[in-house]
Amino acid sequence: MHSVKRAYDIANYYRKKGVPIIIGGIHVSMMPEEASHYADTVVIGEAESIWQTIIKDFENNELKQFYHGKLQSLYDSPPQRLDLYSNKYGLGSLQTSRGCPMNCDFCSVHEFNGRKHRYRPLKDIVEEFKAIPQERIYIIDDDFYGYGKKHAERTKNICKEFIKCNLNKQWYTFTSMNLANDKEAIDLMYKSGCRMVLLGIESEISEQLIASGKQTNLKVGTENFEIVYKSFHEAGIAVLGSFIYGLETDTEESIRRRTDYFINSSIDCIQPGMLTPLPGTKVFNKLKSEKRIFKNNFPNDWEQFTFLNNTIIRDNFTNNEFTELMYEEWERMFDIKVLKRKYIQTLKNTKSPSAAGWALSTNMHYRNAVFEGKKENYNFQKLFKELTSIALPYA
Ligand code: B12
Repeated sequence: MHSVKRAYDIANYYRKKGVPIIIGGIHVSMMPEEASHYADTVVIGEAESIWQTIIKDFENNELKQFYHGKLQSLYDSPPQRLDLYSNKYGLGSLQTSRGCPMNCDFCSVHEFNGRKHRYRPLKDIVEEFKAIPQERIYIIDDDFYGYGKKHAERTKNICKEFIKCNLNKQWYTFTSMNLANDKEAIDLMYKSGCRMVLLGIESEISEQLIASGKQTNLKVGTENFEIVYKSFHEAGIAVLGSFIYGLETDTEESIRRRTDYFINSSIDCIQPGMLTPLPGTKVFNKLKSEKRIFKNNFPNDWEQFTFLNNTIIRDNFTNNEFTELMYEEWERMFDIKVLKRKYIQTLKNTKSPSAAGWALSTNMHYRNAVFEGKKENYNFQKLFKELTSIALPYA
């Protein structure tokens, strides 16, 4: 979304040279009319079901303005063309399923990929796992563990196959809190190389989870969140907590408490974004109808939608108040003393230097993103060296 302006600029550049432009992806699928000003053809939805038709139409000089891809089984999905990527990427990525049954008001994934889980065949997943050249991999499913027995079995089978490969690759994935009840799955994940999971915690306040529709976390109960983090730690896996700052009912006090919650909890690293209206979400539609999206000079203003800039009019704060408050909170959570303490805490809790390394580098990454151009970047390598001596007793 924040990068779509650049995509439109690139489209314009080639269009001027007479090159036909076909554009696709989640943003333009939610904003097809906008995209049609910059491309000859806009593909709405997933490409797999429609790409061959598009190519044929192109060859016959019959390209249409819009195409709709449907949500089809991933059973015959082609593998990634790994040969097209630069080998300079530090992390590989692998998708094993699509879809999320949740209906959270701030997220566009269920609108785009559907609420039903769709799986790739195990054989294809394992082949891709082996073929990815990097030693570190993102498993980019909307929810790797999913819901229900069938998905749980599938997750375990994937991990068992990864273990058989004996490749010593490490990986990280997005999942939900319900996984914490399945010790067998978490242990298999660790053994197959998982060192960190992202949990969408969003808020530690039940009323805010109700308002957002975050059902899984409500089922667990905010008072049990620590038990969830502990289940991952006991297996050797770090927890990246994703939090939303500036939910509709947030006040200065609740925002400060959210940071205290992170600092005092056993969560290892944090993704702390501002509530940002993603096109295609209930939050976007509501704020738009209330004329509360003030960064609305599109497409230029999409560049502001990084989750690190305020884009909306808030009830409890002026823009300046909210922005200043966020910088104070980011300063507190990414204070170098906090990051060092978190690293040691992760080591103690997970007994895994590699899990602690993933968590530390994630904290450093978000810290550097938040203060980009405003503060000097932390030198990750230097800090990492300093801290690895602490890791030795746990190695
Ligand atoms: C993996 C991932 C990441 C990884 C990326 C790692 C990597 N190495 O690529 C990481 C963790 C780094 C990441 C970071 C962020 N992410 Co992210 N991420 C995803 C995730 C889970 C999967 C994306 C993916 O690769 N899917 C697999 C491919 C195959 O699917 P696809 O891209 O949708 O492509 C299909 C169609 O869109 C279409 N298509 C796509 N392009 C084109 C082009 C053409 C020409 C055609 C015809 C078709 C077409 O066809 C494809 C096949 O069907 C999505 C959620 C999701 N389900 O989409 C969020 C998502 C893309 N991320 C999102 C966000 C907000 C972010 C962050 C801003 C989060 C943050 N606060 O920091 C950052 C931004 C990072 C950046 N610098 O850009 C949002 C984007 C919202 C939006 N409307 O644009 C999503 C949708 C999640 C959400 N909750 O809504 N992310």
